[in-house]
Amino acid sequence: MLRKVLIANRGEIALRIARTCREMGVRTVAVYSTQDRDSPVVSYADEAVHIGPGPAKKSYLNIPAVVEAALQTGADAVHPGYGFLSEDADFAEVCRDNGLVFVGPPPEVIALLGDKTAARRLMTDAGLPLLPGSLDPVRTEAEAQELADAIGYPVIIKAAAGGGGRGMRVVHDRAALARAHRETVTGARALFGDPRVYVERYLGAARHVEIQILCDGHGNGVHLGARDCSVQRRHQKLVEECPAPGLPAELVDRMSQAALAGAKAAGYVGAGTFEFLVGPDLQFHFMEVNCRIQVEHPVTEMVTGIDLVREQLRVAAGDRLGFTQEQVAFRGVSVECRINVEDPARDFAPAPGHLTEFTPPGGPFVRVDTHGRPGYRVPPDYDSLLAKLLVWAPDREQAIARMDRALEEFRIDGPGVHTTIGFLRRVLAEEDFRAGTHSTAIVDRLTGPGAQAHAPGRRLAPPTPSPVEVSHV
Ligand code: MV4
Repeated sequence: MLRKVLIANRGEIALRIARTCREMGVRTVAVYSTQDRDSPVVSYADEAVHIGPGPAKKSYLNIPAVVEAALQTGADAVHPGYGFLSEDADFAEVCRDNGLVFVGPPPEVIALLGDKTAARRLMTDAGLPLLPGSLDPVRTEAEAQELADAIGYPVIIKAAAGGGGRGMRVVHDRAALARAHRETVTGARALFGDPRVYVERYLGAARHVEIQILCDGHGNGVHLGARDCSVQRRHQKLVEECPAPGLPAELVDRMSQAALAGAKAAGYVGAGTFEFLVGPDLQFHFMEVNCRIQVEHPVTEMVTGIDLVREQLRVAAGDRLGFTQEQVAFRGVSVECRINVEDPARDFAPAPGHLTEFTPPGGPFVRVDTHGRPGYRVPPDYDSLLAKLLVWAPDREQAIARMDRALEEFRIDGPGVHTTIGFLRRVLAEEDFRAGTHSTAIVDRLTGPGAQAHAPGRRLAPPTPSPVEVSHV
């Protein structure tokens, strides 16, 4: 068993990891930047090490500083959380080279799956269904043109080193392709230091469905069902749920088996997520693998009763999975809402500040994962996630009603502070969300031109695609 874990992250996930460690009798080391010195995890953890100034590059992304903190405190493992260094193969390797257990897949697996074209080739060889597209990077405009003509429009150009929707461009016709290719290459070089891109058939109005898997280092793997994450704005998820609503059980089963086959082909160890797009025809298509614990992992925990961080730590320590697929039971429905300090009225601009009021909801089957508390000053330096509000209920209708009730109870205030709470309640009120028939187009409909003037549920013309912003999750 692990004795002491350094948590290489901040905010709600750092606290969430520390809590499971405490339950397991594992000692914890928090690391923090100057801006985060008053963050709750700093006092919650057994030890805390200052690793640098506010900018993440100088602290949470600073590999030597993090590794040094782990060695100095005698930690035997490092949990990277999500974002930051969680999918950095170099970091995982440096941990290993210094005798530290990295809580995540081996560096070789992170590197393989981090190259989205390599992942596409591996997964198609493992029998997973892919959208038509390239299995190798597309180097020239002429090559991209030829490929797109063969695939048929619309197509999407993605960075090989990307993921999570960063640096992608949708192309609707031949005339727009060469320029989009050029721009995506330039963007990929700037964002990832890797200009390689690939082309795929673009599937509009699809659903984003992902399968949680868990593998040990002894060849055992289980799936923990599907999450729907179709409610997104600029690739930041706002609402997630487990199970994915309205999908036939046999479809989810085939997706789960596909994910396990893919995990086996990759030599996966740890907790991971296989992302799929599901079209209106209920065909599913492999998108990418996320080699980390995800923000939305608690909806899976609520429905399965399995603490995913606990299982991550056990597997990282070399233990076998403590249960078989047959022992995994799925019960009821869980929904998560991400409460960000952002102002929906100002295009979701960050709106952090001093929390003069912070009163989370309570009551039956409500979970709040947050680093917020009254008096906390939310630093402006990092992503705007302040709290994850989760509910469980026996069915989806009750879960949505419970979530709306809990959102109504949640009180967050302070000078200049705004949150997404009101917007989330509008999403929950949408007719197609309630029916579970919504797609990734839902938020554009609520925020697009004239959105306020139209009745909920009315479908507007899709907005023109725009380059996508950087996100850390
Ligand atoms: C796509 C797609 C449609 N067609 N690829 C976004 C996250 C990344 N993992 C993959 N993503 C997508 N890839 C093809 N070929 C749609 C998405 C997508 C999306 C696109 C625009 C607006 C919101 C979206 C939400 C989820 C997925």
